[in-house]
Amino acid sequence: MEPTTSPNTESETPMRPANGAAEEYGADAIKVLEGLEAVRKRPGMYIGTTGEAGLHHLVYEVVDNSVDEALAKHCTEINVTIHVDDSVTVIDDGRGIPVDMHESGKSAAEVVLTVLHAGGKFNQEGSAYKVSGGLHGVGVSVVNALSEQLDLEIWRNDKVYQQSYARGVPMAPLVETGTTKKRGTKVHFKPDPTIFEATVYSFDTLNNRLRELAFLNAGLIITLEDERGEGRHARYEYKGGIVEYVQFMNRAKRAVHEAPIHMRGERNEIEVEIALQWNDSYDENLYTFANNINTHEGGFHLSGFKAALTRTVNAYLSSANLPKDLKDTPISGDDAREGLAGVISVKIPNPQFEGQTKTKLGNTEVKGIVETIVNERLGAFFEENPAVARAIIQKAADAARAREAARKARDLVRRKGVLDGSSLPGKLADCQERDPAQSEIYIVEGDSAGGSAKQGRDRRFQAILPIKGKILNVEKARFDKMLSSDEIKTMIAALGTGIGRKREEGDKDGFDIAKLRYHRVIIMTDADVDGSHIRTLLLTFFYRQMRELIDNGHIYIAQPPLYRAKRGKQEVYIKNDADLEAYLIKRATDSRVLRLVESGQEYSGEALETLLHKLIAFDRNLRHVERRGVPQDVVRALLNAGARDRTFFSDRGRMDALAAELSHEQRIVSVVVDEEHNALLFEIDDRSAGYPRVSRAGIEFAQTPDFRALVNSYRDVSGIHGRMVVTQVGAPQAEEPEEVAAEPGAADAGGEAAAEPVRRVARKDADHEVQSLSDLVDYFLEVGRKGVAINRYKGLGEMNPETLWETTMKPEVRTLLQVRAEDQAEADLMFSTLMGDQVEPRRKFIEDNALDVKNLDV
Ligand code: 0RA
Repeated sequence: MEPTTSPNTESETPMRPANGAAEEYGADAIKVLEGLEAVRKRPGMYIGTTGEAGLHHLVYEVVDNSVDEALAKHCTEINVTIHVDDSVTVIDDGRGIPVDMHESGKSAAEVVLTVLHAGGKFNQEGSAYKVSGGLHGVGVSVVNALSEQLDLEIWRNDKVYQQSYARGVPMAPLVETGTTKKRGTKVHFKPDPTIFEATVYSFDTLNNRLRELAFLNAGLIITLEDERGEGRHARYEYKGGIVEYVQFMNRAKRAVHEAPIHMRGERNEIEVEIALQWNDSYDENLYTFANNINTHEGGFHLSGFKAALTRTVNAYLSSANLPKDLKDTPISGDDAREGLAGVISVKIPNPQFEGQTKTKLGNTEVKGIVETIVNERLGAFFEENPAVARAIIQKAADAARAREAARKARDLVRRKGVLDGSSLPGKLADCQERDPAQSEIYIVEGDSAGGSAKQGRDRRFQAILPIKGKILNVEKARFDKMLSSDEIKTMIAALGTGIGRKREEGDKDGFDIAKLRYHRVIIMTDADVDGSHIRTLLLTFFYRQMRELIDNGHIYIAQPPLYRAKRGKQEVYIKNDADLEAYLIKRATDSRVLRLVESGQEYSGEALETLLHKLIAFDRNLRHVERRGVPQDVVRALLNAGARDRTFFSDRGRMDALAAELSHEQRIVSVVVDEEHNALLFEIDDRSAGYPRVSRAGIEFAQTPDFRALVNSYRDVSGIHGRMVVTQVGAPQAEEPEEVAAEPGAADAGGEAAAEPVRRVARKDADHEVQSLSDLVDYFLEVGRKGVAINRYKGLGEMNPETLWETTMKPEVRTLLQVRAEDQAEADLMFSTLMGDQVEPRRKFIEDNALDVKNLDV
């Protein structure tokens, strides 16, 4: 942990409240404030970094306190919400932070929020109350000190208590504000932007950690709600705890035995819980935890487990009645763990966290304890379940034989110099640069694209490696088979790193990232199904065999343009659909003015462009809302009637008025105000296919993120209504009349125009009246296409070398996607699903992600 230095080292006191309020606090209060001031001066000492990790750490800190309540069996549910301003609320139904008064005149809650390390250990001497440790467990007071604002609400003793803080300083004492039947704590905080470099929360990062916590604490309900953007939501409840965790890890794999093996034990106040399930893949996937903290770097719980597993498997092998060929195979620890998915979770009173990222469990006493428990329980399990034991031993023996074959294969290949980078493949067009940090390699699919890339590149620092078609799917092949594939050998040789287990001091082979010849490895494939398949195969290879390249950010994906717009001799390359839309709108708005007939207001140029983009956003939000089962007509009526938030739905007068108005709508059969639930119920004509026959919109609906987003974008466009006319101005673009005539009624300005397309053509500069907001957008998208030929690129091969350089390879203009695998579980799942041999999960994955192509593209 690097302490971050702050310029503010002398006793200037930003922690002290302004206008002399500090005087009200006694001498110990000053000490308290100085404590929190220390946190603000050296946040790194308390939360590691002030970057993204530290920002997210604040949430974990609060949640850990709630989880501690759950461990003490007082809390069943934790709700986390990310708000639009990137502040966060954590609510739990625990005991509530104690509120009793101290001699100092302060409430216990204030002490918890302002005294370092007061947290859960407060008044808990020797009780069963669990203690978080390591990076976590610095206390909510640290979150308070590092928050611009923190609002606390406690439900305890049938009363509501509240208090707010600014940068750790209480704005007023804790006060009782009402009565309640609830119990628990609500903490809302906004991280201080003057402390944190990163201020935007990542849904995925929080989601992964909260899911992990839900697995580790069986039965605990955890929800996460994102009120920003698309409004994502997640809810976790795993009654089976870590048993469900390994099933989750294996959900796209074929398990070797039906139910996970579950072990539990306790010794010297150290609790051990382990779940194991082997699958038929070749990967070892062990997650280890100490006090709910992911020990990425392992430690003594892991080494104890490994020792016991190897021992138990070999003991069973020699004692049980097994075929001779099995008995004769020596089984190593690696063999025994091939295809093993497992979770090892220990709870320990004084955890010591070591290692580079402080995620290695350093308590030596844990090794023996885990070892004993596994020896005992797993040994007994094998005795009681001989069929399962047999399947696992068989799998390990297969692994042992394959490992031997792989060693031979590697010896063979090594003699040819492929794996140590001493000979470069003939297909590689290398660059002149010798410094890997300055060099990049494009792995290009197909010879013709490879040819274009070779001609188009800057040979000073760009190397090209063409590969042929579908490379071997390494998800389904063992190591020896992989090393017999030419394309794979070529890649290994070109990259220079070698392959296999990480190379250590004195090793002749294995993977060594220090030998990497190019710091940017760029995958460039066609933008079609085959291209995407090949990209996935390459990513599978890198993820399974050269994971460090991904973890260190060396793998990139090139982004060739999807479209070309051609007008005369002018060509423009367009990256994706969103850019195409923007391009069309830009063209169309260049020479047009929109006039709102009633108000006389006019929009042109950039203002018109912005307006159209806002309309598109509104339209998208409208469709999102519609997916919740409330039809467009109703949503529009709600917006027109002024519904902006939940208050509308408890206003009987406005609801009745709206109901009356809606009942005149064509497709609405009946509308009822459900007063008890503050909602509108409406019955819709069935012909409006896709909607449920009876639908409702009420307070819950108003609180959905979709509706909130819609309300926000509605503010941008609500002034645009009534009659609208578009006029063409200035030098009109070349809009060939035939093209207009070819699409009669496309803008559909009523039957007349559609019936007489030829007359419309003649009046080429005439005003065009649009009928609705979506009509307006469609019209601009359509006229933006006039006079340009837009082609979709199919393959890289269609592009000549100059174009490929200009659009995709030239560093100043290209966009590269950097491949990251932040969530190990998620990435593992994706590769097993996409590349494994289980058909059903793959079908489902592709179906589930059909709307969300970015997952497929990593
Ligand atoms: C101090 C003592 C007790 C609970 C807590 C703090 C507590 C802190 C947080 C933070 C978020 N949620 C929380 N819930 C509880 C023990 C309470 C008792 O003994 O009644």
